[in-house]
Amino acid sequence: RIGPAFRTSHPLASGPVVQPAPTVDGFVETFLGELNYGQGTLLSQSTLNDQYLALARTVRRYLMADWLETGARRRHAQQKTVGYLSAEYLLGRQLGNNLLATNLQDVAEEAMRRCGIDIATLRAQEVEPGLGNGGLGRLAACFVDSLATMDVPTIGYGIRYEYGIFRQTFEDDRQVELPDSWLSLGSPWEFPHPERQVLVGFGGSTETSTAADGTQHTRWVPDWTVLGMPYHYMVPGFRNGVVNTLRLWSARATHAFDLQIFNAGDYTQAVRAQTFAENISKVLYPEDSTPQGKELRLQQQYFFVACSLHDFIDNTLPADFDLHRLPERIVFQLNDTHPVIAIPELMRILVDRKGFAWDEAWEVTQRCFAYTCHTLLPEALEVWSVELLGRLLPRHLEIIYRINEEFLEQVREAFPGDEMRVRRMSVIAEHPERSVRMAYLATVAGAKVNGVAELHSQLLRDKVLPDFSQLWPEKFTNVTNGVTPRRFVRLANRRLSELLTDTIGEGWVTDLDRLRELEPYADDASFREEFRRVKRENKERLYRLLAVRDGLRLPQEAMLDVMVKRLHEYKRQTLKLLHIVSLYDDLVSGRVAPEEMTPRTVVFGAKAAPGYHLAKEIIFLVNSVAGVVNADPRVQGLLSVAFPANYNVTLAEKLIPAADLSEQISLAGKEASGTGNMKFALNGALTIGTDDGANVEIRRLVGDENFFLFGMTEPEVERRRAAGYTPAEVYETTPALRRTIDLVASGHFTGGDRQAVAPVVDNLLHEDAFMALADFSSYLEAQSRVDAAYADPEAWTRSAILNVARSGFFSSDRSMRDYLERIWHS
Ligand code: Z57
Repeated sequence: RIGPAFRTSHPLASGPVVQPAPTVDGFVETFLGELNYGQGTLLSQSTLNDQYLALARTVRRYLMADWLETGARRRHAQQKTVGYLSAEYLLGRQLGNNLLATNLQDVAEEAMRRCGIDIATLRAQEVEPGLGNGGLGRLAACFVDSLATMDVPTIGYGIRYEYGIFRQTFEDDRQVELPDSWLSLGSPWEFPHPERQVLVGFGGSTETSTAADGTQHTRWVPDWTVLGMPYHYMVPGFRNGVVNTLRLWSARATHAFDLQIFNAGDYTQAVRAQTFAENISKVLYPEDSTPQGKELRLQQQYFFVACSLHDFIDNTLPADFDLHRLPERIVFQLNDTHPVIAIPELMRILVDRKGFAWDEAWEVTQRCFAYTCHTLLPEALEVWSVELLGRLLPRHLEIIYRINEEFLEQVREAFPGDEMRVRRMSVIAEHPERSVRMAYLATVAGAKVNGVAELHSQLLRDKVLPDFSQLWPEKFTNVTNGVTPRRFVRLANRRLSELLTDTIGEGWVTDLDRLRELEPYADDASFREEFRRVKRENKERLYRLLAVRDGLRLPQEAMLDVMVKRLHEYKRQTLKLLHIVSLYDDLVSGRVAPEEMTPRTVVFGAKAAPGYHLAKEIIFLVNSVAGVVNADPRVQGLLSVAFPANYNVTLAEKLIPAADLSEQISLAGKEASGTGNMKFALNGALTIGTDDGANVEIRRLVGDENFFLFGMTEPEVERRRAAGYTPAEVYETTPALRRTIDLVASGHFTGGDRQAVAPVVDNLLHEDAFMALADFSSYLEAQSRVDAAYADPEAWTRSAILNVARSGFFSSDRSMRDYLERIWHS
């Protein structure tokens, strides 16, 4: 700690903190106070941003007493804490969520009205903290929400990136990335804590000395250091008086370091050193599921993990705590392999700094970690070259080697003479370059390993880590992902929420299984009418937004078909595009008469990693097709395609409640879980999907008759591949597919430019790694079933209601109960 806590016997020093009165008058008074004394302005002079900041600071005042109280209660109770270690938290906007949690929505709205302000305008001012790429980061945000709502002692640890996920714009139909300077207009939700700064070392070498009794002691001597400055964010539970903490680290230059250089008289060099240190938390890496082995990324990973472990062990536990009992007080959940360097870091702390014997330290470490795997893609399994790791973290590399040696001894004992197996299971890979397999390290050291949906956990055991699941079957478990009903139903879909609460009471918000009580209403014609009204109004709201935001004009009546997720080949946005082109071609060629067509509007949302060239070509193609389709009078009102730029949590909250059809069309065996799929089902969209990830569980719960299944199963994919898959053959033998691809290849959508579409077309015809062509016919057949079903509004609505009623399982509250039962309490 840098400064001692301020101590006094003054009667007001230990609280209680006075909360502002939760009345309109109390709110107005606090708000004006914030505007005057916080922003230093008058209401009559204030900008929208002033007003937004004052409103945010008003809301956080209502949370402060509970935050302090929760902290005191946690310190006193000394229960086991969940330390969620995640390089990403895709939080979404805070204002609406915090108004919801405090039950201040109506009070705040009325208070703003009294000040002559429309609260919706202020909400729109907030730039969402986009500190994540996609599913993995959003999952972390849902989990901390649920843990607070369930009053589980939790600290979320992560990185306060100065720039989150890039802002996407389109220029000539191509993606252009702009920096996301989310902090530039002020950040009212964060609290810097300079007194809790932590020093982190990098580089250098190790020194081993031998004591008089012959015991050896190793010490790491880093050659450069940075400071970690924690910023705290409130994580309120839903109306339960609990506020947990999210602690995000920002890198600063150490003072000692620049002083030294300043004293040597080199001012510019000193400033440059500062910039170098602060680079570490500068920007989120924008690759989702395809890590780049960049040195700065390893620095980010070690930086936040070292800060977090130090913070918990030295600044959170009581000073006299016996670290042999550490597993009674913390379980670190590793959100994918990004924080796995925490394992050798804890070993280093215990052995080098706290004087533990190796075996003692290993015993403790193994009980402090559990690992969640989020992928099956081989290219997503993180490895770090020994050369880089040894240069940046020499002591950690030594520790990893020793962990591996002892582990491989264990393998040799269990499987004598099986050297092939030993090589397969080694944490150190030898080819193509000597490197550390982070997933293996996590599996060796972690008490538990889990996948994120049933099918994924099965494939993880059988395909990714089969040797490990054979050695330690009891280590492996599943926890199916979930989403928070607070943000993704109650906040995003207020109209549906009111209908639900009017029908079954308000308990569903924290007990989502109660949605089951809705089932009988699927057969109630007046309820169905109400349900359709909700959808219609959500669509109207969305189209008003898209008109202003993106200049789009969309027909009100058409089926709204939505595919929103990161752009990745395995997710198969091109398959959706082929469907659109095929519908378009059917109409313009007269094969389908206008009156036979079920009108559709397709909305895409997707960011491509800036270096993922094919993904960016796919974005270009989607925009090109959208441009031509929307401008063609022959399909007016029958087929429209919209691709609003910069899909993010804020846009998801508008899109998902309006959707009729949810596209979950990854190649079977590739999508670990998916979580968008759950959000759509809970908001009354029907799913068209493959037998993949959590789709499997969604279909089982909502029933086959309320889900449009298509495509190969995972074993069928395997067999097809083994037999030698040649996409060109599928193209040759499937007339509808051939017409569709030919139309794209002709340059019809690119002003005659065939060159412009070649990257995507050639890839489909000659590579098609994710077998879009193989599933094309099945997909089109399923889409015709969708068209027919949508033409019967009563039957469709019935299915939609049953999707809502039967999806309560996908609450992240349930996921958290499963982690508590299967992982954190064991
Ligand atoms: C990411 O968003 C996911 C997996 C990764 O390995 C990385 Br890196 C980023 C996603 C999966 O693709 C989804 O299927 C899954 O639902 C999500 O993580 C949350 O588990």
